Amino acid sequence: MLPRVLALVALGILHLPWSSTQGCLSKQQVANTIRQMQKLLSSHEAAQLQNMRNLKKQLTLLQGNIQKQVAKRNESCTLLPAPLNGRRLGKKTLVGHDAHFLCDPGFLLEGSETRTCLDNGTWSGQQPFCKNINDCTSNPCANGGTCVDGTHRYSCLCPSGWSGATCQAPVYSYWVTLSNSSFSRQPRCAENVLGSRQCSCDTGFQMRAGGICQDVDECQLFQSSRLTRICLHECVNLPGSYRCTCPAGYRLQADKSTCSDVDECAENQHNCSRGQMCINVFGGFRCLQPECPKPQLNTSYVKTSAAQCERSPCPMDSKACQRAANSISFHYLPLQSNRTVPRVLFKMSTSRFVGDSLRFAILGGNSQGMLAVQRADRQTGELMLTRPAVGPTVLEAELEMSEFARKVPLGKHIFKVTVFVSQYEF
Ligand SMILES: *[C@@H]1O[C@H](CO)[C@@H](O)[C@H](O)[C@H]1NC(C)=O
Ligand SMILES: *[C@@H]1O[C@H](CO)[C@@H](O)[C@H](O)[C@H]1NC(C)=O
Ligand SMILES: *[C@@H]1O[C@H](CO)[C@@H](O)[C@H](O)[C@H]1NC(C)=O
Ligand SMILES: *[C@@H]1O[C@H](CO)[C@@H](O)[C@H](O)[C@H]1NC(C)=O
Ligand SMILES: *[C@@H]1O[C@H](CO)[C@@H](O)[C@H](O)[C@H]1NC(C)=O
Ligand SMILES: *[C@@H]1O[C@H](CO)[C@@H](O)[C@H](O)[C@H]1NC(C)=O
Ligand SMILES: [Ca+2]
Ligand SMILES: [Ca+2]
Repeated sequence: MLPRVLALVALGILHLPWSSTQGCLSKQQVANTIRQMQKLLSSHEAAQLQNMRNLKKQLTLLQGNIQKQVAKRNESCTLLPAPLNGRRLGKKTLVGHDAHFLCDPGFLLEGSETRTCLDNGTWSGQQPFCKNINDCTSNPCANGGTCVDGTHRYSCLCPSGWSGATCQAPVYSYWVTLSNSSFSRQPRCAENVLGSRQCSCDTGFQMRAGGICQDVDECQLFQSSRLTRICLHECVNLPGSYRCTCPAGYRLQADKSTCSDVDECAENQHNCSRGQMCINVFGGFRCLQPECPKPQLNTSYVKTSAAQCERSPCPMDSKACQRAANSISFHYLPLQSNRTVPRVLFKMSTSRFVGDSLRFAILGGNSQGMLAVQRADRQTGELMLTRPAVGPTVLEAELEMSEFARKVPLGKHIFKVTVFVSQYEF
């Protein structure tokens, strides 16, 4: 627009001299007129230039003001909210400042972890939110599958007969019929995000050909050798495990592998009648009622305790009675089968030693060669087991302890020993 206005002004000036003068002008007059016009134009030009400069200045000023206002309006961003179940770090909302976001434990940040306030007053990135890490809360596994929470998603452990990401697909194969309690089981498989299956067997099972989990027979593996045996007595293989059993009369110990005898007498688990002695033996008990010898040859005995007989006083002239044992006692010894030998089973002595020597002997019994008597010290004799006794069996021995003074017999005592050898080595 400005150039056109200037052109019109210039034309008006140019017309002036020509319209005010009539006829021919002298060369001098023309030269003067041109000079005047040049002067006029120069002054106009200067004025216009000044105007233009002013205008330009004003425009620049205006532009600056506008920019300032725009910058003022957007020099900060609005405060971002903290995500639900999370926190925002950084409260500054000026351009160039960052806001950081964190999630509470158990939650996963989705979106921008850091957002920056941009020049244009907006935040970079996207507002984050905190996602519950446990993806299993929605119970996504069907058909009794077990949900296993992953970092970004869950996976399902499917029970027998089901597969697929959510155990939704039935497995049509021959092992579906295998029961939970049998020695073969379907492995537990988890299908991950990429669709690959990872299968494993329950503890006590081993992966076998065909992808079946086969029970480990711990009994066959370990029980057959004495060095590796896992049960003192018998081993019973179970699906996924094994169990030790004990014979009747024994109790499985807390270690779940050894057996120990039940003391029926102490625990009152016996059916012995009154007047009978309850004798605990390995693997059982005995009810016993020892009897004193019948009177004969002027000799009689009276029972002084459950397991002891004392000779009644002899008639003055009865040699047979005087030669008979002064006392008879009964002894019952429990013994495990196949114990190592030699082994002291029994010790005998007297509390009423008045002579100068004691002699010990085996008078009888059923155990020739297995039992022997020997002197332990001046006043003590010992019954020894000399060969391993393999049960179940009962060894009997009648031991005699005679007392002498200057080789004259003063008296003797009979020990009736019964050894109950159990069936087992425990
Ligand atoms: C602000 O600037 C960023 C880049 O600097 C651009 O991506 C965004 O679209 C802009 N936002 C607005 C509202 O202009
Ligand atoms: C300033 O921010 C407003 C919104 O607050 C936006 O509409 C405008 O485009 C921003 N100005 C510039 C220059 O980005
Ligand atoms: C499988 O056996 C386990 C223990 O061995 C038991 O907890 C579970 O209930 C059984 N499942 C079925 C379907 O029998
Ligand atoms: C005691 O009970 C056992 C069976 O537990 C039986 O064989 C035995 O004859 C009984 N003995 C007596 C004395 O009742
Ligand atoms: C038993 O005692 C009587 C006298 O009391 C005596 O005559 C008899 O010989 C004795 N018998 C024996 C075997 O000692
Ligand atoms: C008795 O024990 C020994 C080892 O102590 C063993 O070699 C032997 O076989 C056992 N005998 C019986 C009958 O168990
Ligand atoms: Ca097993
Ligand atoms: Ca017992």
